[in-house]
Amino acid sequence: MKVESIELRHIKMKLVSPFKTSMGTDFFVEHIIIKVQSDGISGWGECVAEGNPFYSSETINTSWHILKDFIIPTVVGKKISNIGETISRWNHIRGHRMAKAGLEAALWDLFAKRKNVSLSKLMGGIRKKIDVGVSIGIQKSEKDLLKKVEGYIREGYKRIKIKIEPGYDINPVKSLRKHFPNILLQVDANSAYSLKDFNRIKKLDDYNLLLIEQPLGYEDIYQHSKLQRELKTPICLDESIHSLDDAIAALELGACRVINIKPGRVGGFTESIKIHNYCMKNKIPVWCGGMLETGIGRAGNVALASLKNFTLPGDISASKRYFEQDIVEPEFTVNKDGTMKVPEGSGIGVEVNKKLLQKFTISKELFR
Ligand code: OSB
Ligand code: MG
Repeated sequence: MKVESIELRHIKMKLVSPFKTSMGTDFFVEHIIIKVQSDGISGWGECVAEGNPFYSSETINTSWHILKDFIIPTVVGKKISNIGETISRWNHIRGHRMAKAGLEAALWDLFAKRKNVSLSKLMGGIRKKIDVGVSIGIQKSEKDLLKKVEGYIREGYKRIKIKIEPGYDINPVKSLRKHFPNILLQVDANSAYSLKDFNRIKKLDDYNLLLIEQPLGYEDIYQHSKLQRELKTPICLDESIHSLDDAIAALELGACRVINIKPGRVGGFTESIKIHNYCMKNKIPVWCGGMLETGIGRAGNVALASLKNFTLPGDISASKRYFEQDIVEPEFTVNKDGTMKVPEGSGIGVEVNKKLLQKFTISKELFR
């Protein structure tokens, strides 16, 4: 099939409440929505690079540049026959994984729709519904935190993750454990600590946490391996894992016992599935992370999380946890039992609301 056109849209959507982490506070989500057009079918993808280089070195503008000047020219107006061959055209481009993953996601949707199968089916998913969790930003007070957690538990969420940073760590965890002794609870530091903070991190070991996500350097594996040796609680790496090779290094060095897979961070669904398969072979649990995606990116994450070794609840929450109104129909919802249905329709399995998409578009460019 021939790729007729590719459209990029820079979108900006307001979050229902500000999301504070050790990296800063987000009031809005800015991503790139990608549409690939071929033989009357539209394939949709979301590039999760943000407006700033605080989580990842990529930004909306670097992704736009790499997509426009290097990735898109290898496919637009050209024939494509399968995903593996198409993405191999970008092998020589170093880094820029979020840019690559965004276009790869649109191709997965396109190929799935062409075969009239769901994304989950095309990826080899085995679940009709997935267990979901929620990621809660740093709160102003203990009372605010308890109220938020209580609300999400009432909605059904299977596990709670709170963001931490030095000074906002032991106390919130202690208080949550006191009020909710049995919930699945985990923390995410987004690289806010160093080995100098060992004593503080070690205290977190007393609260039966499911895992501690990315406490140390955002590209570090070695220091995490030193830390993991001293902790009962599993370390889960997020930022440090960019590829299957990173995952192998981290696991062989004992730097973590769990891996958070985000398709954007590792360069796409193909690499995500490779990491998933390697972890399954080595009995390492994985879960699907999130980047505050719109329903387009969320659909891909839900499909990915339907694979067998995604045994821990992901950072995949209902549309309404993020936005007043999502850009897909139907929106993603969470069942009372903390599960989310995996769409069964072809491709991403949800419709893009074009009017809303246009409303949230800051700029767009069409390539043909
Ligand atoms: O570290 O997992 C993270 C959001 C943006 C950037 C990094 C992270 C996050 C989240 C939110 O924790 C997960 C979600 O609900 O999408
Ligand atoms: Mg994280």
